[in-house]
Amino acid sequence: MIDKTTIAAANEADEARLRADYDALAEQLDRRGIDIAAVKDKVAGYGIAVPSWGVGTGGTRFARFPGQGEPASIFDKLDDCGVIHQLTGATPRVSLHIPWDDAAPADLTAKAEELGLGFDAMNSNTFSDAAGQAHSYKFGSLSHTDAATRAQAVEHNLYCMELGQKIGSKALTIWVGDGSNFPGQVNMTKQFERYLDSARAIYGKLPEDWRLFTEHKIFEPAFYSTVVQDWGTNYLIAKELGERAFCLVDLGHHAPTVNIEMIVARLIQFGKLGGFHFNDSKYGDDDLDTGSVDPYRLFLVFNELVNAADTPGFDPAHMLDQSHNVTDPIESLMNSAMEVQRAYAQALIVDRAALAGYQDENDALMASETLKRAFRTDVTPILQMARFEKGCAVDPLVTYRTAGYRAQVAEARPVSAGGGGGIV
Ligand code: LRH
Ligand code: MN
Ligand code: MN
Repeated sequence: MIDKTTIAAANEADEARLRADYDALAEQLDRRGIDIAAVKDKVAGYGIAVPSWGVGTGGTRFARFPGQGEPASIFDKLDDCGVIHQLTGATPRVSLHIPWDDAAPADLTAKAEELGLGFDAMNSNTFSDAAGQAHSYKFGSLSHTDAATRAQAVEHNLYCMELGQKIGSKALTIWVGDGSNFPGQVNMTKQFERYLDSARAIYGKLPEDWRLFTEHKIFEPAFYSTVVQDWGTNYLIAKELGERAFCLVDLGHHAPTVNIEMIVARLIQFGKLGGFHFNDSKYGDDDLDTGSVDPYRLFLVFNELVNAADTPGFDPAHMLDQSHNVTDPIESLMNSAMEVQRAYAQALIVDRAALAGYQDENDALMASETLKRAFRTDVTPILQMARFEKGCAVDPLVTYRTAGYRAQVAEARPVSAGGGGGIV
């Protein structure tokens, strides 16, 4: 963790500037009938999970260029996640991927407790083969033509739930790479039926207080067809399985022109939005930093979430899922968590009564301007004040660099191998 005095010293140097900026924004928002303290409290109470796999440097199938002091185990990864939460106060939980993060539950909970972290959804991996497993997932997992391979994939998901129960997780996220690479390679109907059978077997063992999230993705690793390719198929799965099955929307898993905020609205309307994997993209599942390419789209997603906030039982899971190939993953994850908070704050200050009026009058331009007005407002002082009051860093990036955490861990951690392709 980072020395508390480093955080306090950086905050103190910035306090007068922060108070002046916050007061100026408070005055501006007050004129718009918005109470800044109420927005700040909501932002302060907001949390997003970080993916354990995000703190290691990612790569492409062409190459991976490791950074310094990369985490060598799940416990190193948790240390890095602890720093992210210590500085931002926005990432109280970690989402684990099994078998990548498999470890003794007591050790996981002890480490998490030491760092003030909890565990979010468990993620099962049946898209690659683990050492020594009996049946290969080369031609699929939950939808494989071979019953023994499907049974092995189901069993792995049950194991993820067992482990998750011991560490306080309350959800399982399933994403499979199953699909095909050639027209004619699979019978699409039979393949989906096999997927559904396997998913039913997993859902049947879902603990009472758990939710099951299924995640769709348009393509990759299968390049001709994918069994859970879009939100329509995902909705069918959630509907078939039952009331504790929901759809997970990973922002990067859609074709570039798809209207994701509208998918979000539809899933909310029919009670099947389970949660998010936030990231950004330009071409496909690029796993770029959240808000780095299209912050307006992120805001539009949050606009739908805030709009639905009063829906009974509405509680989607929020997680980041991105890959950091050229940056320090801790910096990227801190920045992304803050970008999500920013989108949330901007959505909170939308004048919803005015928007509804313009919608009723079919005043397209003023409706759009109402959203833009909120989006254009620089809510940074709200985010900073929320962190300041929690004893987190007003400026996490600057404080992180000043603290020299990466150089310190580089001394203790082994040098990580680069070279060939990485998967995330
Ligand atoms: C697939 C995905 C899914 C996996 C993660 C590693 O592209 O988004 O969520 O679990 O990446
Ligand atoms: Mn994902
Ligand atoms: Mn993805």
